[in-house]
Amino acid sequence: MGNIHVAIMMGSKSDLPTMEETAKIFKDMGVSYEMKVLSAHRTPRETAAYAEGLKDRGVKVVICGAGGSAALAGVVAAHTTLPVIGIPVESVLQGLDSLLSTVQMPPGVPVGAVAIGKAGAKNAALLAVRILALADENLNAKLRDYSDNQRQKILNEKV
Ligand code: RP5
Repeated sequence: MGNIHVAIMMGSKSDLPTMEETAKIFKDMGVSYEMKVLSAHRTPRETAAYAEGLKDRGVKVVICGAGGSAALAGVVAAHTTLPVIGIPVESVLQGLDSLLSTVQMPPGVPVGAVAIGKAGAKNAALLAVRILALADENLNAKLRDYSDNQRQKILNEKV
């Protein structure tokens, strides 16, 4: 894969432990990505410029994690037509603040919000892979393997 297929953005380096869960899945599935720290409130111009340039660079999906007053996913969605997935990062209010900030977008500026924290970070990656797999049968096979492994793990559970 020459191009970067997914851009993973986060509002602060402190979000990295959550966002690494996203990256881990892309590494396992061989999806190319880049990670970028940009803040919706503290680097607004740079955030807009980065988001505006993604489509021309061949990026297909953007994943944004932010905590607190989490504007990043919404601001990025306002500056691109690419699908944007928002991860509410845990924060002082256990991520409820981040969740509401990420999910309550005005109609017309869509953000696909996932669960708070690491569970959301994993699902954001899997959702992005599902989007990419629409045009990539090899990736689709990896998703089927992932589901099969998950299924086997449950079936092998002894209580
Ligand atoms: C950090 O502030 C958070 O975890 C989050 O990503 C970030 C939000 O940044 P702003 O866009 O509000 O500057 O503490």
